[in-house]
Amino acid sequence: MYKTIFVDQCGYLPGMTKQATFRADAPVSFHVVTSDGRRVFRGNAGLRRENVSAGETDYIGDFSAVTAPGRYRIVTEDFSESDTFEIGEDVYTDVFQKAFAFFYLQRCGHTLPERAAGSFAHLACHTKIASVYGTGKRMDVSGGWHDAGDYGRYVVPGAMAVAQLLYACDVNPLLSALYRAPEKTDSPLPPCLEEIKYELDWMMKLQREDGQVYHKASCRRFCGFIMPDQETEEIVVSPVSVTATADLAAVTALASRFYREYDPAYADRLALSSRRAYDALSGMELPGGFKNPPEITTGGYGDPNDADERCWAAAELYKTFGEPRFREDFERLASQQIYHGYGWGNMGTYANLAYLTTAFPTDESLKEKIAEEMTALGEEKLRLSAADGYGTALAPKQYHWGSNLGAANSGLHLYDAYRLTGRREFLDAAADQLHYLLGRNPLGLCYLTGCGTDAVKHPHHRPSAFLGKAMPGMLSGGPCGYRADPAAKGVLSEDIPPARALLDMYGSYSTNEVAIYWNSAFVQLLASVSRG
Ligand code: G3I
Ligand code: 9MR
Ligand code: ZN
Repeated sequence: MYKTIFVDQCGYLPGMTKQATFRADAPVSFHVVTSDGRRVFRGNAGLRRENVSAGETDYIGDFSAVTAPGRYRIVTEDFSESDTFEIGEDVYTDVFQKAFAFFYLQRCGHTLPERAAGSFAHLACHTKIASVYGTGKRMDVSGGWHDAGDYGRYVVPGAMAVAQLLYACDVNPLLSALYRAPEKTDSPLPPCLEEIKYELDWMMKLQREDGQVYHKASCRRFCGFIMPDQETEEIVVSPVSVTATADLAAVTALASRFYREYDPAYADRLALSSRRAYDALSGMELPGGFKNPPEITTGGYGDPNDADERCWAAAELYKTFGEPRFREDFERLASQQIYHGYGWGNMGTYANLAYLTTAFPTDESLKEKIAEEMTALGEEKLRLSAADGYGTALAPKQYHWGSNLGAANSGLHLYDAYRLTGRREFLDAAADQLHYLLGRNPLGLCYLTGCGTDAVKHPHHRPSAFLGKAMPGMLSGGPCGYRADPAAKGVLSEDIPPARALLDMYGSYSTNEVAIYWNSAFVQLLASVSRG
């Protein structure tokens, strides 16, 4: 069906601002119609947007006045129809459930029983003792979450995912408390924290005796489209890196605050790991950042600038332990530059949030400067969103590999600005990034598998490709304007507008893969904007 009306296919909370996008050359009159055909609202989409990212003209229509719970669709006078959508207090509960259960389904080294994983069930995978690159050492690195469509496990994106999931639980405890673990256990932890612990436990295995942290564990090369327990090649642990060490220091300090009330002994384990990593960090330099060793061609997650990760580590340890040396380290780095970003290569916002919210003494002028810069970043995202036909806070050139992470993280920056200023337009624009991901986009696709009325169906994800069905709750990486994989090059035209450059085929890893740190950004955004 050729669509011309675009809405959030998963729906809207009653109090949300609700806008639809109409692909049209002139203003559009429309009705909001109930599932039994009653016209409950008449509107006029008169706000025109020349949409460079999508190569089209759009009109925006507001139907925020419709608040009564129910299922609706939008109909125009030429009888074009939108996807149906719900309005209600709980429209995002199932979305959150699916997007969080993805992490369980990505577990490595754990037998996923059919009663919990359905057709994605498999025996424990990648449990063999691994070899440490360049040494004669061998070690157990079982556990953690597969990174994405591949089966590699990487500390840097893992730390980002853990931080964002913890922030999601923090910002919306009511929503996170509704999460039901697919597999029942007798753990005393809340199900969300139990799942996050699975990754934390694995990351701490990657810490060397001297406190430094290995960058990743994977086979030497990407395997074919097989199930995880069918990949039996040797697992190699790649050398240590500054970013992995700093990220582990930071995220275990952050996590220890969350686990303290439920499991003090585990919180102490996290705290010790954090201190050991931080102490190791001062003696580490890795100019140019991590690079794959020869003959290892899996994901790199290289990052030449580790100052933001060092900032994050200092700020989290200061918020956790309150010792002056951590404050001095953070303030020294921040006096040179305040970093921003929700990751994976730019982790500065986590540092800023920790420093802004610590109970220990801080430099008030530095806090003001940080808050000003975060608000200015929100203003920049607000300008992008207001100029776009779909409310998307991305410039045409920002649709690159993982652009949906760009949209989700932009939403988080907007939400930070809302929390700092109380200005509703920041909250609305943050929610617009969620609506974009769930269907209000030029492709009219819900970018979260198994959700909405018309979701991506062929993600670059080995279990999904092997089984020929999309695992539910996975956020597609999203359009990539420079067609960075053979499938995209082979099918998408060279001049395709960037916001339309997504190929819903298993082979397109640059436009349609999935990743734990894309899902975590989505989960944090959903938790944030649905808290209001
Ligand atoms: O930021 C620059 C932008 O300034 C520039 O205009 C644009 C065009 O050159 O490039 C942008 O950087 C891109 C970056 O993603 C943006 O985050 C790089 O070109 C692009 O190569 C990079 O792709 C990364 C990809 O691995 C290839 O290295 C993705 O971020 C990253 O998410 C992805 O991660 C993979 C893992 O390696 C393996 N597991 C799957 C995972 C997801 O695909
Ligand atoms: O599946 C891999 C995906 O996770 C990575 O993001 C991508 C880029 O590194 O590579 C994918 O693996 C492909 C490999 O790079 C080339 N041969 C085909 C592999 C499966 O698409
Ligand atoms: Zn595995």
